[in-house]
Amino acid sequence: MNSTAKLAADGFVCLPDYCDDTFVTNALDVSRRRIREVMAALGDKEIGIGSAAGYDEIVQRSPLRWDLPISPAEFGTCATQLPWWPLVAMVLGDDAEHSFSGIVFSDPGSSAQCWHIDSPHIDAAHQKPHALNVLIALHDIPLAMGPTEIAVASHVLTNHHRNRTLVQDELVYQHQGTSPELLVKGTRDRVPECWASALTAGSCLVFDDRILHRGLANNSSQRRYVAYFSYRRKAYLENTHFESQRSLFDGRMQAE
Ligand SMILES: O=C(O)CCC(=O)C(=O)O
Repeated sequence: MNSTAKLAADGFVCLPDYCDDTFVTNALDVSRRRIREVMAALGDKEIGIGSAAGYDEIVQRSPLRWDLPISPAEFGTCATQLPWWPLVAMVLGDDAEHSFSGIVFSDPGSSAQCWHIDSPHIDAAHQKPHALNVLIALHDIPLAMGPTEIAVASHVLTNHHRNRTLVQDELVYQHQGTSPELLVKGTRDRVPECWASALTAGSCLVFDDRILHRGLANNSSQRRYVAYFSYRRKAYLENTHFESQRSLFDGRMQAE
């Protein structure tokens, strides 16, 4: 099965060793520099869990799992000239747009996230993806370091318009009760299998925004760094990723 067919069937595709060393080394350097700058500005300011409780520059996705936006230009690249672009263009159209990019890192001791999707279905009838995420391992990630786990083919089952027992906000915003089992409760569908794999540096995980997934626990003694580039169909403008209304570098907001 080719990558496009696998993405349609399983909702994700893993592309081992897909980025070259130069890209990976540079992305890790840029990310570490940005993390130092933003963490210094954050200091001991309060920050909650989720994008609405974060800042423009940093979101705590779950305890000790951080997300810092970094633009393609800051990464020294162009979102449509990266190795996965032909796949993204094939699925979302040649006029697909870059929506977000940055670094997600999990500190040692961070636990597994709650299962979630990144954006909800639009319609009861199954539609082609409206957005794709590409996660890039910036170093070797053994299972103990907590790579991303995916509920295989769950991009079809997370449709809350079709399955009225599902609650949109409990799918999108991390909620304890959300699980692969919940997606098929009371239906004749099988519980989706879970997939997670150790990744080598430069490997990419491309997934449909609607798939159930989570970052696993980091039981190692080192930070786990994953860069991401997200794309959307031209007309799709919803944003559940970054909902913060404040900046760490805006004096007025800080004084409030
Ligand atoms: O850390 C990961 O592997 C995935 C992170 C994620 O899915 C999220 O924070 O929304």
